[in-house]
Amino acid sequence: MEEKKPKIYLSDIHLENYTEQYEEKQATVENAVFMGGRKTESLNGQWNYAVDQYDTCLRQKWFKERYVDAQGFTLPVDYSFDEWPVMNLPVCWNVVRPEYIIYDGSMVFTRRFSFQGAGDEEVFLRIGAANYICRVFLNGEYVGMHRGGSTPAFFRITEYLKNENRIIIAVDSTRRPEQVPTENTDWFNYGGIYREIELVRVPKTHIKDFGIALVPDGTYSRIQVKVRLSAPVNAVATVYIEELGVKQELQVTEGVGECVLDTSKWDKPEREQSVSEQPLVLWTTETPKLYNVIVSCLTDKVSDRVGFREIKVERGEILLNGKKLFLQGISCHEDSVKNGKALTEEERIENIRLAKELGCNFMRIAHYPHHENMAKLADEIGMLLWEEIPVYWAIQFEREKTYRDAENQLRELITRDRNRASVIIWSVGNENADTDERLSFMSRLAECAHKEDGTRPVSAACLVDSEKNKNADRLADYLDIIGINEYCGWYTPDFEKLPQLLKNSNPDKPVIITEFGADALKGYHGTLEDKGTEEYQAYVYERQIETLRGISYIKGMTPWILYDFRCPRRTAAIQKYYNRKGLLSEDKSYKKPAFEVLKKFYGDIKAAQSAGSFIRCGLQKE
Ligand code: GCB
Repeated sequence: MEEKKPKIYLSDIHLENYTEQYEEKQATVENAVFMGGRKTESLNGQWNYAVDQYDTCLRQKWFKERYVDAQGFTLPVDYSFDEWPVMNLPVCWNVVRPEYIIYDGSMVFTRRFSFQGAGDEEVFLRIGAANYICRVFLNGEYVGMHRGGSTPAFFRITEYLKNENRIIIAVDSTRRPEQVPTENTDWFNYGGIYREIELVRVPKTHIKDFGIALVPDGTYSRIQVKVRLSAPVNAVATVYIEELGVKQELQVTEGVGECVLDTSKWDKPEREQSVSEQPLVLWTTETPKLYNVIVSCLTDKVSDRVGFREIKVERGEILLNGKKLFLQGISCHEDSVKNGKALTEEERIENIRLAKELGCNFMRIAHYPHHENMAKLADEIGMLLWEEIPVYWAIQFEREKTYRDAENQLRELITRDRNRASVIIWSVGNENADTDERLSFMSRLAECAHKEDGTRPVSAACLVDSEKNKNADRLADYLDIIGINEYCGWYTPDFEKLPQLLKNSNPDKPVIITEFGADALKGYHGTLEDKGTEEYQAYVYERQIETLRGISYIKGMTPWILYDFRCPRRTAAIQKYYNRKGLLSEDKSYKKPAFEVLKKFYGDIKAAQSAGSFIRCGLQKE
């Protein structure tokens, strides 16, 4: 017989599993709302905050603001929201005060706001990014939680809203082994609500998702449109491409609709006058043409600025609009001395500008989703992007909940950026040891990316098997493009291993050398025996380029990395908590000589391509 335990009173300070009550109501990609063209009400700005090292907000349920207990006694409380200091959000808290620089843990943010409801509408709270868990409370109620530090969180808050509101957001940046990324990374774990916080009003039945892309069938004339509504209703949606004056209706059945616009059939005066074979101006890095696309359905209307281009992998080549492409790339973190991960728009533009100056047509924005404006800017400016989720190093691959977290982050990223012409590759991770559990975890992610988006290749940055000196990663079977990180000349000191590695690998798919590089402190000089010098870094670039340029299956490279970035693991005298593999110093004011080495190589490729003196994609020597 089951022993009856006496019921013992436990107050909140004794509860070990206090977070369990906040596990329900998880905000996932299913909550996402299509944002393009919607008016929002910003909640950015001054929020009161408190550092909450012991999670007292969650344990004591501060959100209830209960001052009177069951017996009617007025209780003392451990917070005074309106008297707390103020932080200007969005921001990474680490850069707000010197004593927060290495704080990993919980902070509670709160503010009041007024809201005028308009009856027949739904209201969502969108948080662009909060690292890593955020829990939202509105007017005394728990609204929900979100996991994942770099993708947007959407909370439906319609029924919690009043005219005068108190919102509380508890953010927890603690690194944990079961998270994605896990505890150990080679970048800084900035905490905070570091991307925009906003309210978005939508009709009860609204457009949740809208995808538009050129069908990758080599005709460059068929545009695929997919619309998903928030309710399983039947309706007619209209797609309108403004500059072309083209309108088409599509039938939505049980909330889902799709159609193909055949632009070759458009009867348009402009087209008749056009000498081009193609009715559309295709998006390229040289001519980043964008069109205004408007979609309406029932009482909802959204829009997006979209470029049309085809990206394809065929017979070992990466093709952009049918042309062989060599990805002249550079890797880049989302990091700034002043602002941490909360880059300003000017800083994002500067990063793309520097990549252009280097001669790049491609950036690997590592190792997690960067701000969505990065891809919007790349669309406008004309830069191709590799986007990645932080399945980085030693994830708990055997844990199903961790997989679901990773998959959700992947789907949130794809849902957010699927209409960006600049984004040509989804990467499902970086440098993970090839175990059975990992193969199953990451092949599922690759499958998921293919299912979510059949128009883009999927890749991952793979580890070299250093014993076999070969890229032997079994994940390669599931990828369209293989990323290889190799550090010959640095972690693998022997340069002679590189030609052998490339010979041993010889895959039947295009390869991007997703990383190589060497640390160099700006202004630190020495001989080639001295690691960490500008000379040695430049030498590594020269040797790498010399070897890689002769390999026909290599279709691109994204050396590590555009500029030095903050990193707690890097404690050597030349590092001072920075990874110094940047081609520029951390404030981007100083170019190391390796910058010029890579710039010259990319310049030579361009010159050779226009002179027609290089075969294939332009890299290989004749
Ligand atoms: C790598 C990682 C990258 C590191 C880099 C390094 O392979 O992918 O995140 O920062 O090496 O500098 O060691």
